[in-house]
Amino acid sequence: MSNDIRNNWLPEEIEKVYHTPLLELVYRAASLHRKYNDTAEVQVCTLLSIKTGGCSEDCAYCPQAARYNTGIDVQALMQKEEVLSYAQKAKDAGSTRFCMGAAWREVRDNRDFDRVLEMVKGVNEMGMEVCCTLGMLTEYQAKKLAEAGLYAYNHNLDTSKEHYEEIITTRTYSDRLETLDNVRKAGVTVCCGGIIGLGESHTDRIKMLHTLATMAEHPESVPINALVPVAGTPLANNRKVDIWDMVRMIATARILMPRTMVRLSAGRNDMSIAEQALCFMAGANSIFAGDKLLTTPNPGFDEDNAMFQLLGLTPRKAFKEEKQFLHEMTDA
Ligand code: SAM
Ligand code: DTB
Ligand code: SF4
Repeated sequence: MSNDIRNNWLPEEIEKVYHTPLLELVYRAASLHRKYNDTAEVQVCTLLSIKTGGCSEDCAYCPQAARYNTGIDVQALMQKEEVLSYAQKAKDAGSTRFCMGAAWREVRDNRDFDRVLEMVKGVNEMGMEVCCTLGMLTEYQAKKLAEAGLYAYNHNLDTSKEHYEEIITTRTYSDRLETLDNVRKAGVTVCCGGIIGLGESHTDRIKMLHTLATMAEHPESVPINALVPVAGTPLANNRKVDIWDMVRMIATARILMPRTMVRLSAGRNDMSIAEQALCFMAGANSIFAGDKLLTTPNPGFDEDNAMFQLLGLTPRKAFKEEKQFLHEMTDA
């Protein structure tokens, strides 16, 4: 394996990369991006909140925590047919990955979970990569999801271990890591990233990137979210994330994990096309599309299509990694 793909990054090395003068940093990230990925290609994922609000956790950024008054519409787990019709619409609009999110602390072995398994099966049969984000999972549950056809599981570290306690008290960093382990053991790909704008320091960001980049296998996708401040949450008045911080974070992630899909996630609604173009230049190669993330607004399909046209970007095909792998196997 090439020297660029490493799991032994030292915190001091990451610090040096992160603090590289901005244009030099973007140049380095763009060069590695070009070496390992097709830079014209951006993965288009659609999110759907299949169970909304009423969550028992106290994540300070989250509009879905029951304890904050955010005025969102609480909704029980959706029916399978309704979810599949959303997935079809997303597919028709050009999405190749469909991610279903539930405001749960953890998955329980009950009828709701059985229904989610049916949804996973249905979306997989439609030929899309299926992703779920349902909170904590046991190894058994991860295996059930894998059997149903789950392609990826999203579970974010959100911030550094040290800053985590300032943001969430109802679960621990090691709970998060344990779920990620269970996902790996089940052979499902890992989607794991974080949020900037939570009041963390540069060191916290560097530490989070260190945890991600020193995993035995890099996560296949790393979402970088900018905090979407929501009225009623403790972080409602946090300052808007500086675009240069977003670019720096994406570029550093790209350099540390050259082959990973780095997703320009929450926060695009407040970014201009020029700002998003800088993020793609710095190595972002995935987005969430559709006019809603889970509960907050996001640019619509038409707006993004126009941006893709303007920047000369094309949506990435589904299951590309697997196809490439099969191709290499038959060539060998
Ligand atoms: N309940 C599950 C969990 O916490 O793992 C899954 C859904 S949760 C809403 C998924 C992720 O959305 C969180 O880990 C966080 O990174 C992100 N998120 C939630 N609220 C956000 C906000 N206001 N701004 C940016 N990202 C947010
Ligand atoms: C991720 O990293 N970002 C997405 C997805 N994974 C689940 C969620 C963003 C949520 C933003 C706030 C909201 O819309 O509720
Ligand atoms: Fe619940 Fe997930 Fe929101 Fe935390 S981030 S309050 S666990 S829905």
